[in-house]
Amino acid sequence: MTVPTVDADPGHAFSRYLQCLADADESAAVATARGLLEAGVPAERVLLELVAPAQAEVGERWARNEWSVAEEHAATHISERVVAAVAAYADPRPTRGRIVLACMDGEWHALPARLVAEVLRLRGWQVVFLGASVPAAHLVSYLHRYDAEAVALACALPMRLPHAHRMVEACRRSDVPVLVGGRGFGDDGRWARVLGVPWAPDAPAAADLVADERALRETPPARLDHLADDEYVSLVKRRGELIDSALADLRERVPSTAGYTAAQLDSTISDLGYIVDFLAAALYVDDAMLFTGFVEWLVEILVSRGVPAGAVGSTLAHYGQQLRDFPRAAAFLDRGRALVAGCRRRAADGCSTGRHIYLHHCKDSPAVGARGAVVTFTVTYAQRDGGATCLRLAGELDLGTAGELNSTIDRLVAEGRRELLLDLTDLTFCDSTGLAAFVRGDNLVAADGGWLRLTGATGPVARVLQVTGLAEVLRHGRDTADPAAPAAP
Ligand code: B12
Repeated sequence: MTVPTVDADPGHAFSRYLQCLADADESAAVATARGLLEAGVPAERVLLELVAPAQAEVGERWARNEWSVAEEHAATHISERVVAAVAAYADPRPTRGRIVLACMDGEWHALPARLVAEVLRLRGWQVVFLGASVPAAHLVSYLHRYDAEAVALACALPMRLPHAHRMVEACRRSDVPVLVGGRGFGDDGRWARVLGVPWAPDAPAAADLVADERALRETPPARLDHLADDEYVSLVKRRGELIDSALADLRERVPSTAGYTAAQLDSTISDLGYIVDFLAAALYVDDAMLFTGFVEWLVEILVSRGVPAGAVGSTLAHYGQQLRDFPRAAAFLDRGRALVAGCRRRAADGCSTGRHIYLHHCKDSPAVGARGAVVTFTVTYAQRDGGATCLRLAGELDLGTAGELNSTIDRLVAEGRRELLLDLTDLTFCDSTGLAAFVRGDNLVAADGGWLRLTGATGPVARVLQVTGLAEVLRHGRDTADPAAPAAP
């Protein structure tokens, strides 16, 4: 008798499962998941270690333009069927109270929330899953009719945060504790904290949170004083007018847009709208990083589809011109432009035009830098007497190495260090990912009243800082004096 090989590790089954998604082979995908369950792998692990990472990979392939929207839709549909099959196999019995789980109004990413719903069910909760895009009024009337111990709201896109906040407030009026989750709140939940609402990073943490009534009822105050400047409200009012003027500007600058098909025109208008919506969301939570993160993503998406990064830069410049009386919006747009300029420089240096090409480099060999040569990058740091921390960067800072700088900065911030001076004297190369790491670090420390400054750059690194405007934003000085000395900007 042949004993079939049983896989008891979702990690091992991952590439087979992904292949099923690529082949749109639903029954093989379900069989892969079922095989794991039958081999004794808990249903929760199948959902979180097989289905969830496969969906993230689906997103990456779509972003890199390797998979079409149809392929992504087929894969997601199959994953939905797999989730249902896993849930039916496990068939948990409710032993705890009722949790209502819904996606925010306008939020169509139901699958991540569904995964959370199933994990809560597996842990004994009685879950009512309301699915995608639930209008606030309907959710609230539902909460009035049915007793719920908590309502969990999902948001996958940061641009929906202002809506998320309104929805949270509406739910709270019915006196049901609210928790939120989804990538829309930022990797570390920073925007949930700004909105003053409990957040869970993943399904297991969501299960822990709903079980902790005290933590659930804790509602730290929202930090939204900046909304008093009315920039957010005025920007939202001007949305249509801004998109129209950006389109007119594009037609003037790029005459070939006149020949766009209806579909091309539609997606251009969507992109122009996304820029305004992400800018509005960044103003709402007062975080430039929300906007620069989006710009980086948009450039990646467009470049991988053959649209030059410069097209984004010109539109940001146009919006900047239209919004010159909005200081916060103008500053966020400037930062976005600085990032785009960095991407253009990288392309001009002949590196590549698409970030996915860099990613392949990295996968092949983490020691290979963006320009193909074997590189080293080091970051060392020392605390100065006056309190500032001096980080000394050496070598090449690019997609392959920026993560190291990011994690060093994260570590320092976690240790409570808020004043960072980056000494670039020995840095020989810096691309847009490196620039993004500077901006990210600055945003992180600035959020807590700190600062990040640059010093010592020469040659190409100094030029890229000048060209992108980051030299000014991050107050780069060739010979910034003792880092301990300067007052916070
Ligand atoms: C499938 C998919 C879709 C499907 C969704 C169908 C469905 N039934 O869900 C459709 C086609 C509708 C879609 C549309 C869009 N999508 Co989409 N989508 C995805 C994709 C590929 C997978 C989603 C998924 O299943 N993720 C898997 C789970 C596990 O994700 P997760 O976030 O890690 O979830 C964990 C935690 O976040 C947390 N969690 C999640 N939700 C919740 C909720 C609560 C309450 C709690 C406590 C915790 C929690 O727990 C989870 C498990 O531990 C993602 C890629 C990705 N990385 O997620 C893109 C992605 C989210 N989509 C993206 C985009 C841009 C869009 C569109 C704007 C595209 C477009 N131009 O139209 C639209 C927006 C539609 C809208 N208004 O909502 C981007 C977002 C990028 C950004 N900068 O914000 C992504 C990241 C793709 C990419 N790589 O660029 N999408």
